[in-house]
Amino acid sequence: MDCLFCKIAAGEIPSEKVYEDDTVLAFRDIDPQAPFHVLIIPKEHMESAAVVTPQNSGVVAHMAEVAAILAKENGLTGGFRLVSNCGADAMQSVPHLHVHMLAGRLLGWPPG
Ligand code: DGP
Repeated sequence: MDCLFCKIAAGEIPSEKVYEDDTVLAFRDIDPQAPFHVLIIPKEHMESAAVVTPQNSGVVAHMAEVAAILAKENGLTGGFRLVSNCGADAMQSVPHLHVHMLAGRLLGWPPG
């Protein structure tokens, strides 16, 4: 499948990994919007949050666990934001489910 994040998950395209296990990978965003900006992805291809079902939601819950692990490991005591752009109106640019984890500065709301 010609999917950028599948290729990153497979190690075919290099990335700066910050966490990896059997089902989930986290790596630094190529265009960071905060001092800490990583993408948390399922290794298995899922297009977006719009295709989460009872059958595949386990890995999505695990992505939240990974965020909590990363917050502890990286001392993100000031907090962090998780956001997953889904579809055209949200300006999703890579059609493989990913959660942005942002921290290290005051994050405005609404995001715009
Ligand atoms: P989104 O717009 O929500 O679909 O976010 C896609 C993010 O992916 C965007 O912040 C930039 C990041 N990105 C795109 N290509 C690459 C890449 O080749 N490597 C890394 N590390 N990040 C990428």
